[in-house]
Formats: sequence, C-alpha cells, structure tokens
Amino acid sequence: MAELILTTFDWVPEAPRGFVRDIRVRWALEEAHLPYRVGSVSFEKRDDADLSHQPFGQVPWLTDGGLSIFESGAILLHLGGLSEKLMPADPRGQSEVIEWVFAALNSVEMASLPWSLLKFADGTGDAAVAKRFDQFLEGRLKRLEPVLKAREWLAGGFSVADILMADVLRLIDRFGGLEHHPVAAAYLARAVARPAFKKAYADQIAHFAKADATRAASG
Ligand SMILES: N[C@@H](CCC(=O)N[C@@H](CS)C(=O)NCC(=O)O)C(=O)O
Repeated sequence: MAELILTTFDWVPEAPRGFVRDIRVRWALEEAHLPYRVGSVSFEKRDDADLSHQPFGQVPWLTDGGLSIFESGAILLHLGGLSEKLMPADPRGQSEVIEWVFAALNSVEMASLPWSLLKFADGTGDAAVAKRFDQFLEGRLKRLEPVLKAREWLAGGFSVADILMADVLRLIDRFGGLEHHPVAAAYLARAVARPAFKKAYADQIAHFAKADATRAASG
C-alpha cells in the first residue's frame, strides 16, 4: 500500500485551531487505523506546487502514492474506499453514505458557513442579513432532528458521512447553534466521544502548538 500523506498548514492562529479541516481526514484515518504522515505548507503564502494540489490555496489535501486529492469530502470518500470502517462495501450502503456526505457538505455546511462567518465577525454584520442566515440554518437543523432521532448514525454504521456531519455541527455548536436542537447535540456528543476523534483533535492541536514553539525560537 502506498504511503498516505495528509497536508495541512504549518501554523494557524488560535481561533481556528481544532477546526481546521485536516481534522476530518485525521479522524477518518484514525478510525480506519490507516498509517499516515502529516506534511505542512505555509499558512502565509501558497506557491505553484501547493496550488497544483489545491487550486484554491486551501488545505487539506491527501496524497496516496501518485494520487493527489483535495476537498475534504472527496478525500473521505477515497478513504471510504480503503476501509469498511469508513464506508460499507455494498452498493446500497455506499449510496446512503454518499448521499449523507453531500447532505453534510452541500445542505448543512452550505447553511452553517455564512452563519458562522457572521458569528466570527462578532455581531458586526447587518442584522437583517444575520436573521436570514439564522433562518436558513434553522431550517436545516429543524429537519435534521427527526432524522437523527431515528438512528444512531446517518447511514447504518458509523461512516465518513458522520465524520463530516459531526464536524459541520461542531462549528455550529461552537457558537451556540445547537442550543435548541437536543438530538443533534446528543449525536455530536456521541461522535466526538469516539477515541479516533479525540486523537485527531489532540494531534491537530499539538501540530500547531509545535509550530508556535518553532516560531518563538526563530524570533
Ligand atoms: N471545501 C474545502 C474547504 C477547505 C477550507 O476551507 N480550508 C480552510 C482551512 S479549514 C483553508 O484552507 N482556509 C484558507 C483559505 O481559504 O485561504 C474542503 O472541505 O476541503
């Protein structure tokens, strides 16, 4: 099997630590017990080589031998193909996982991202716009409650769909957005209680903390 290399930033400021999307990939790799190495690129500037892996100048990306994959959803689907701990092998099970991967990213994260950007802006946004974003997100979370009430995980057993949905919910929860959504909050608590998440989280925090020490030493 080829070496798996996950690339993320060499350093980020405090605020996004624990939420940089390489955590999704780390989490999946830990769930599947797949060996991997973490590589870093500069947070400050991207060069042509970086852009050849991630055309938007973002992280993460994953290389698997000669294959380079960007977009956390695409990376997790690739890893799903490597381990049944992440995605079942039967076509019906796979189809369910894939639809929930897209639902997490294209239905829930699509609503949570503009909402969270306003939250990061700390109330400095336009109130009418903020209300529209609140309603947009609320519409998605309201529909998610009965879905999650009926099942432990989104698509049968735990899968990459749960990693993505839980990570999307983490950011919503960070700003109090799950306060009135107890079923989603309980689902999130179940997900982040998994040892693989805890390891992925601790490793991301340690990765950026190590960079702090290096920056401090170099003045
Ligand atoms: N849709 C992309 C989003 C990646 C993304 O937003 N990455 C952030 C870190 S979590 C980033 O690189 N931000 C820096 C930038 O956008 O310039 C994915 O899921 O992989």
